[in-house]
Parts: sequence; C-alpha cells; structure tokens
Amino acid sequence: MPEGLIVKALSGYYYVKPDTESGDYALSETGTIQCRARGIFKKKGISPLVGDEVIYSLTENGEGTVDEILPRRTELIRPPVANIRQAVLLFSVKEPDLSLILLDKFLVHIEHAGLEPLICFTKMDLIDPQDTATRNEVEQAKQLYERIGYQVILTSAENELGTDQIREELNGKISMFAGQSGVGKSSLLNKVIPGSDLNTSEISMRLGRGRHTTRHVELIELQGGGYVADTPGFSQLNFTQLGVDDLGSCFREFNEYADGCKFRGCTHLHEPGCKVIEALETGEIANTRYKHYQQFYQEMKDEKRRY
Ligand SMILES: Nc1nc2c(ncn2[C@@H]2O[C@H](COP(=O)(O)OP(=O)(O)O)[C@@H](O)[C@H]2O)c(=O)[nH]1
Ligand SMILES: [Mg+2]
Ligand SMILES: [Zn+2]
Repeated sequence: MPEGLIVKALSGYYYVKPDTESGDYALSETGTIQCRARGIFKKKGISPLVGDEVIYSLTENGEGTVDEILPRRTELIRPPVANIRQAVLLFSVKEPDLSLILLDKFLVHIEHAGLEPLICFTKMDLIDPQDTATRNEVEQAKQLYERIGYQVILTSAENELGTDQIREELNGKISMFAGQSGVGKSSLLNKVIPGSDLNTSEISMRLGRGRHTTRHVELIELQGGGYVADTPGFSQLNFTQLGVDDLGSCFREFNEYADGCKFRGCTHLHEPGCKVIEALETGEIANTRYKHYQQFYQEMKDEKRRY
C-alpha cells in the first residue's frame, strides 16, 4: 500500500503527497491526492494531522482514503502539526533588541517538544557599523549558544545575509519558524522561499480571530526537498504544559552534569553535591543560562499555584 505525507488539511479532506510519484494515478495540480480519513479514526478519537506520514489507498472516484497513520516523532497542539523536526528560532538584534531570557524560554519549549532548534539572529543590517557594543553583544551571544551545541546563523532579510545557509538547513526536513511577532519571520521566509507568503496566512488569521478557532496549517514544499509549515509555532509561551521536573533537562548543557548530582531529582537550586551548581561555579555553565533556569523554575511554581 502506498505511503505519503499529509501536507494540507481542509474541510475534512487530507491532501497526501505520495512518497514516490509513480504516475499511475491522477494527482491534483499541487501533486497531492485528496483523501478522506477512514471512519475508524473518528471512532477512536484520532485525527490525522498535517505532517503525518500515512498509508493510503485509492478509491474509484480518483480520490483516496487515509488508512493508517504511521508513528509520530513529534506532535504540536498549536498549530496542530506532526513530525516537525526543526524549529528555526528567530531573534532580532534590533527592533526589538535581543532578549536572551526570551530566547532561553523559546529554547525550553522547543527542547520539550523534541524539536531541533536552529537559532537565527535577524536584522543584522540594523546594527550601525560604529556600534561595536551591540556587535560584540551579538557575537558573544552567538558564541555562548554555539558552545552549548546550537547552531547560530546571523541573518538579514534586507541584504539576504544568511539566507543560503538557512535554505541549506531546511533541506530534507520538516521545519517551522518561531519567534516573537515583528522579528522578521515572514520577511526572512519570503527571501528563503521566494513566492511563499507567510504574511497572508497571518493576516487572515488575525481577521478571523474569534470566529475561527481552528488554524489551518499547510506545509510548503521546498525545491531542494523538505517542507516548511506556513504558520509560526510556539506563539504561546507559558509553562502550563511543562512539569517543573522537566525544566532542567530542557537546558541542554545541564544534562551531562545532572547525572552526577548526589541526589536523584536534584533541582540544581540548593542541593549539596549538585554537579550543575559546580559547573556554574567553574564557568562551564553560563551565568545567564543558570539565572534564567532559576527564574523559569520560580515562574512555574507560581503558575502552578495560580491554576
Ligand atoms: N532593517 C530590517 N528590517 C526588517 C528585516 N526583516 C524584517 N524587517 C522589518 O521588521 C518588521 C517585521 O517584519 P515581519 O517579517 O513582518 O516579522 P514577523 O512578525 O516576525 O513575521 C517589518 O517592518 C519588516 O520590514 C531585516 O532584515 N532588516
Ligand atoms: Mg509574520
Ligand atoms: Zn543538581
């Protein structure tokens, strides 16, 4: 039975892109097969998601049926999409200024969802050549996150800095853009994928607020292979979905030390024999990262009290 990828869902139809285009059946203009989901899914309370890899069969009317959903590697609720592998995390260096606490908050959510982050600092063209302070700050932030093991790309949609590199990183993966409003997600994506218009979907979403509760996600196919979701993810950054015990493991560089902590379930806040605190003291773990960990921990405790 043939396999494919759901690239779009609309009005009860799933648009499945066949894994191999054998050419013995009719594809729509977009190269997809319009499918209904088998009734069994509804009975089981499962709904296929954009990003799902599925097994489908063809029906007589030229359409298809989604028969089986293959195991999901990741799953997001907002927007509803499966199997996103990479989150391209955008942070502007100016307008608005770089905020490392917000960057760490996004990273926590991305790590928790099991996605691979790719950090992009945007609007590099806005740094005045004379402004060495900002330039140094950005360079230091880049080094900090690279030391942890994240990839950092300096970008500008204005003069297409870094766009080739992003395009390369999108190759062969399903990705999603993330970042605060105004950091340049749409601008950069339009440069990376000419012809994609992320603006449009965001505007229509804004207009429809209150009336439409479901968001439609569509995967944009890339020329070099791979897909990008047309809607940015992680727009809501509260910690309600996350247990406080999971927080430490979302700080990637803590993990190698956490195993050595004296107590199981060490919070790395005050316990004796804590290897994370030790690594902080020797400078192996950065101060800002640890401070943000403490702050998020407190925030989560406070949130829990409120709910
Ligand atoms: N100077 C400069 N402005 C940019 C750049 N990227 C985006 N902008 C501007 O920043 C604003 C927000 O950009 P937009 O792409 O809509 O951000 P989004 O909300 O993250 O999608 C717009 O006024 C853009 O023109 C850039 O690389 N350089
Ligand atoms: Mg936008
Ligand atoms: Zn510890």
